[in-house]
Amino acid sequence: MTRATARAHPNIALVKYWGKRDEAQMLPAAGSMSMTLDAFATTTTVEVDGTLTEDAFSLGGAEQTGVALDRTTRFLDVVRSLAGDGRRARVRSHNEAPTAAGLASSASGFAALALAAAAAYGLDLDERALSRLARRGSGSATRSVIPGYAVWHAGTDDASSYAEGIEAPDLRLVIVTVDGSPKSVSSRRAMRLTAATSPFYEAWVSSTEQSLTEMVRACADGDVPRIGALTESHALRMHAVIATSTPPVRYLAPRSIEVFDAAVRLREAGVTAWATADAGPNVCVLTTPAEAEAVAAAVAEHGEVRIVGPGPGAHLLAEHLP
Ligand code: 2P0
Repeated sequence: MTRATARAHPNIALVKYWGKRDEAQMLPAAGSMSMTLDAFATTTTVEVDGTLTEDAFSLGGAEQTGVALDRTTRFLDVVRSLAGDGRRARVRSHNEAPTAAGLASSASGFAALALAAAAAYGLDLDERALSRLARRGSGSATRSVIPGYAVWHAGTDDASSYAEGIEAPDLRLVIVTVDGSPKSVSSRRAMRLTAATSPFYEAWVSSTEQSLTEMVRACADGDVPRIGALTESHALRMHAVIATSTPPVRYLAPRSIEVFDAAVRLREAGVTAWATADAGPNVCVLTTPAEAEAVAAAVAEHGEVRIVGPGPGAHLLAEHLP
């Protein structure tokens, strides 16, 4: 096959990834755990074309150059070397995430690209191998290959750093978009800065491994309050270690903190609500399916809300993007 199309969704980490031990192989400093979402998919078509002298990459119909094209080409180079096929490719990609919500993600992007490119270049990869391949594009993409809940094992080399599915209770995330503007510092750059300059980085890495072990146990036990408590505390630890970089980086806005406070008040009222946030100001509130509507109504004053749940892993489609 010389043309293939794949679809993948972003994920929200409950135990966060922040920092690499090896940039070339994209090995994380610690493991992480996430929910792959049922919304905001990326669909990507890869067409291998022996007549091209360079790769081409369009996103939402707009031809990409510079960094975006370079990152795609570097990723396709990994696929080409695995396939032993030097031909160039045309990549067309479409994001369903509203760009203003800051949810368009490198996780769904590289998970979809990994599967579409692997299929287009004739590679037959199992889930683990696909997850390892997606990792080379973006760390968080490692987990978006997997449906539902995924643990990314940090590993010590290319073969041992992959994600796999775990059982966990059915949960919902209420996404609160408090600010739709693009983030000030990219995750990749800020991660490097944290690792190089924060005096608390080593403690962050070792405590993350501990949090992951506890999270996996809480998921197996179906212990929702424990999953929630670990999620919120781990997110706050991540933002704390990021803020102790030099120069400091702060992703949370005053309105983000208001949502964290709203989650505390909801819990005091007996509602399941635990907050988390990635490298930006928007906050996700973890809750149960039965309580999701009530939680969404309670936090709607802080921003636009959207309820999401566990979704599918990366998969091939029969239809291709035009
Ligand atoms: C995560 N984030 O675990 C964490 C939490 C953001 C905050 O993974 O350099 O785009 O491509 O590996 O995956 C965002 O960083 O960075 C991220 P690279 P990535 O979801």
